[in-house]
Amino acid sequence: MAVNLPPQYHEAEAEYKKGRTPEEKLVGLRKMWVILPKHKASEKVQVILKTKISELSDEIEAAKSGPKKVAPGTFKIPKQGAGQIIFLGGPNGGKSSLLRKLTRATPEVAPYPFTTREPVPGMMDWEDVRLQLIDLPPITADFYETYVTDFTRTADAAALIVDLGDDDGPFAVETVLEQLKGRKRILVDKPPESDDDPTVFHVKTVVIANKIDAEGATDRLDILKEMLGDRFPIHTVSTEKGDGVEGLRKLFFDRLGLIRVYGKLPGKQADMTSPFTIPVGGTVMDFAEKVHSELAEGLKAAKVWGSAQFDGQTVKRDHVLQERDVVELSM
Ligand SMILES: Nc1nc2c(ncn2[C@@H]2O[C@H](COP(=O)(O)OP(=O)(O)OP(=O)(O)O)[C@@H](O)[C@H]2O)c(=O)[nH]1
Ligand SMILES: [Mg+2]
Repeated sequence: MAVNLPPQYHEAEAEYKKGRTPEEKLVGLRKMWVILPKHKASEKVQVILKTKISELSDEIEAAKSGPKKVAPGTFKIPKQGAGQIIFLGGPNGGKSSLLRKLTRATPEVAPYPFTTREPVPGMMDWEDVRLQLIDLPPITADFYETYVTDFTRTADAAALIVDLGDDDGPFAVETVLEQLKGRKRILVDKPPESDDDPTVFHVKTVVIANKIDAEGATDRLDILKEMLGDRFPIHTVSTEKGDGVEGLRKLFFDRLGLIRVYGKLPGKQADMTSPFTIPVGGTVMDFAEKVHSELAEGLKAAKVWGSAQFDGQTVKRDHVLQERDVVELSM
């Protein structure tokens, strides 16, 4: 979709391009953000602009706090699968144990805090889709790996893991939320439609209260519910005993806000083994873009099995697809 940009936008863009320092560039970008019309057609431009603004303001902040311990990009993990979910939490809550349960990854697990020192990715299967889960080092009042902020920008959602085996567990999580908030990362159940401040990122989050098998865990769960219950639904599990763990697979997929759509070639059976995933509310056009961007450009119509009135009905490019629809694109 074309975006009509007012002339002031291009003036601000010129200012951004001429900027010699990150600060000067940020001034231009912020002006572009204010002028940019915020509607569906400009969604992609909004995302690009927001990411640039956030990266630049993080860079300016980081420069203020002295040389980096870890070079930028050292721990970058390429996205794989239908979506990426990062594990956040205080120390010793069971993040690495959970990654071991849900994927084939084998991060170190130990009965003492600060075991995980680096991000560890793993692929989780749910039915016919795969999601990427990333275990991260813990966050405390005194310990914060700066690259965690980068992961919160790029991830599609977060899992916040609470230690119900320790009296400090619920409070440790409050500290995690504060540490992230200090870096303009707000963990939420449902993100707002749009952000006024482009440097603030809302991260869709699932709260997982782990170690429900531990002695005293139910009392700590009550405390946790009092602290966070009105902000997040809380999912209780025991990674060690397995209680509630398998249910997390669907929960994680649902949190990504995606639907599965299957492709079909003319005259052939649909390929029901490997779906494409598009956002809830996505159209035939969004599907075509996932299959191949060139396909989307030349797309005339499509046939849909599932959400159409009858099987194989011809629909327009803007037809909204539903979970498990089958689509045949016609050029
Ligand atoms: N009782 C009980 N213990 C658990 C459970 N899940 C994990 N643990 C134990 O909790 C300890 C910490 O587990 P980890 O998976 O290393 O925790 P972590 O959150 O990755 O810890 P850091 O890397 O230090 O942040 C280990 O001794 C685990 O065996 C559980 O459901 N119940
Ligand atoms: Mg760990």
